[in-house]
Amino acid sequence: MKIAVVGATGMVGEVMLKVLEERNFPLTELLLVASERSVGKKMTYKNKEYTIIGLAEAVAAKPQIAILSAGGETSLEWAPKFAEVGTTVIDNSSAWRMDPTKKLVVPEINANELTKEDKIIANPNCSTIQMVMALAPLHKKYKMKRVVVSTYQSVSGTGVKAVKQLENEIAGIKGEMAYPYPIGRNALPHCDVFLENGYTKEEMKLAQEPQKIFNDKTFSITATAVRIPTSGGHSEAVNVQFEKDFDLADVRKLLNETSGVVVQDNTDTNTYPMPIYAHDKDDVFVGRIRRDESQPNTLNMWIVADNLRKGAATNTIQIAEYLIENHLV
Ligand code: A2P
Ligand code: 11C
Repeated sequence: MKIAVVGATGMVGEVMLKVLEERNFPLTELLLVASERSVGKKMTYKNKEYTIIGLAEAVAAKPQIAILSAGGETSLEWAPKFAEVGTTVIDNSSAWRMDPTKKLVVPEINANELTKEDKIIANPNCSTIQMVMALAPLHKKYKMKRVVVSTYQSVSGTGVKAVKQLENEIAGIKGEMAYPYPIGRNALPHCDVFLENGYTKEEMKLAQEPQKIFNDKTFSITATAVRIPTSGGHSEAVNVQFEKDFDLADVRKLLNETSGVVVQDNTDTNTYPMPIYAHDKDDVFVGRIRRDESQPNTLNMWIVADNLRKGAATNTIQIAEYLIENHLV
């Protein structure tokens, strides 16, 4: 397999390389791609040195799979160029997610929709992925009606500049600001840009992407997304109302049996998911599982995952693995 990693020098790109190496991904040739600023620089993968190349050179090399994590604009311009030469693109930006001609994939849920004809495949937003991973087994059995989610998102979701802002604030250094306000000792109800309806783009991703992933418009979701001063790992308080009543023990059992989900839920021992546990792990952690006593058939839970892993790099690489295992590339 000849694979291109576009955005290899970025925060997600670096985790991509780590995950590819850990999973011993079956590649025979690796192309590391970034902007013109980085062309010619060296990076290492499995102790071997690689020279960063530009996008035109990467397309000309016709890799079987190109993993894109270089922002929406780069994706809009270059994903079709890769597709034209026969490369299957797995794109981590928001550029193609809601395009009705493109699939939006969380492998554990809907990879079976993929065919050889899918040349641009979208990776969902990080906060969506961890939420649907926990909702999927419950939706299958109890049928979701409405979800209310509040997120507590780390600065790594914004990128290097935001991580630096938090570090500078902690060190008492004045530097460039990624956010309009300080993030240390603060919480910003503002992830991604504001839209005309008063929601942020991040909140609308949480509201819309799950319907597409589940291929089901019978439930609705409303979201409030908040940036907090954690360096990595997104947390979510999720309230979900089902059509059918559920048994709490069965909810725990279903989540326990779900591949990629780990239940951490014991109030006697103060056991619950936290970003520091989720760091560098591929699983989605679920805890604080309890009945919402204010209305029937409703559940509360707390979901945490490493946003750069299952939320981005790991999910993308799982899609690539699925394509290879099922001879779709
Ligand atoms: P570069 O390091 O050369 O700027 P992050 O999201 O962490 O900021 O990373 C973005 C990634 O996308 C980086 O690898 C960056 O490369 C890459 N990138 C940004 N713009 C382009 C572009 N126009 N063409 C190719 N790669 C790009
Ligand atoms: C955040 N979810 O934490 C974002 C990062 O649509 O792929 C990823 C943005 C996206 O702010």
